[in-house]
Amino acid sequence: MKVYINGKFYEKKDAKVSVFDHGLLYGDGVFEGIRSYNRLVFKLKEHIDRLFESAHTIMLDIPLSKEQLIKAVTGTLKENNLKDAYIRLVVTRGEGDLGLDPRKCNGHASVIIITDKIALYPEKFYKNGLEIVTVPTIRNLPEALNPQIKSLNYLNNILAKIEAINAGCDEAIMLDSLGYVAECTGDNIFIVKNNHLYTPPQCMGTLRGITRDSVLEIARKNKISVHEHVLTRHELFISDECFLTGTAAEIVPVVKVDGRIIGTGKPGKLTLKLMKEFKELTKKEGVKY
Ligand code: PXG
Repeated sequence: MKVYINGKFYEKKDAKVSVFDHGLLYGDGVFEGIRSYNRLVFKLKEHIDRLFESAHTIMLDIPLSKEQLIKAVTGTLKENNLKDAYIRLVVTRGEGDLGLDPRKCNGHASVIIITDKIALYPEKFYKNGLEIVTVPTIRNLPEALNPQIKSLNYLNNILAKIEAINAGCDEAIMLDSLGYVAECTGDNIFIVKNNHLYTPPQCMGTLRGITRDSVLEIARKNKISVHEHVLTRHELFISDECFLTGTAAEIVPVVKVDGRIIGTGKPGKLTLKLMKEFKELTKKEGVKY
């Protein structure tokens, strides 16, 4: 496996950054998780745009243009001869000293591109559905570390993940500071009620996921009425169907929430349709390499 670091390729064992990199010392940096299907990088432009938006807000200058970064991603995939891949794009503040001050990094941000075979969730999650649980750790407040920033500081979500695992579940529902459903630790959440599709709006604690946007787009095309609307846990409990969306997970059905069975206790009809349509979309859309 070859890893891209600042314009050069390194073998996995040699792909290293300094212990003085502020990405390691402070989580000072941004990232994206992207996928390619059959040599097409799905929604690459959207991921690159979001990476630049995250970087803009934390005042991190990415030393490549968007076009150069797109070329670096497709070049890394070609170098590794990967047909289907999971791509991790990381930009750190770079090497500084032991203080917080980002000026000590002299504007030398590090760009890292790791491409690997896809780590899919076990097949049983897609077939039988997932059980999820609400955890005490809430999503970051937008006034503190805005959840729209995909920063290298994911401790908030990691704490939630630990709480879910401790409760015997694989994924956590995180609420926002008002107690509304925000999202899961690395996925957005949807419900279906009376053939209407609902997902929390991007304000407060919810990341505007790229898979979330794709599902909304597919649903609108299929004349399914969609609502970006605040949701309480009660709405999840009484929903007909529930599912999660994310680049890594794609679309995963949820069949149990906080011990309550959702719908029939099996992946719902609309969920299965959206999973199928999403798969079709990934086959035909994307940046070719
Ligand atoms: N919410 C959060 C908090 C996320 O981090 C999503 C939703 C889904 O967004 P996309 O754009 O991927 O549809 C994410 C996704 C991973 C992984 O490798 C993925 C994410 C973060 C950390 C790990 O599974 N981001």
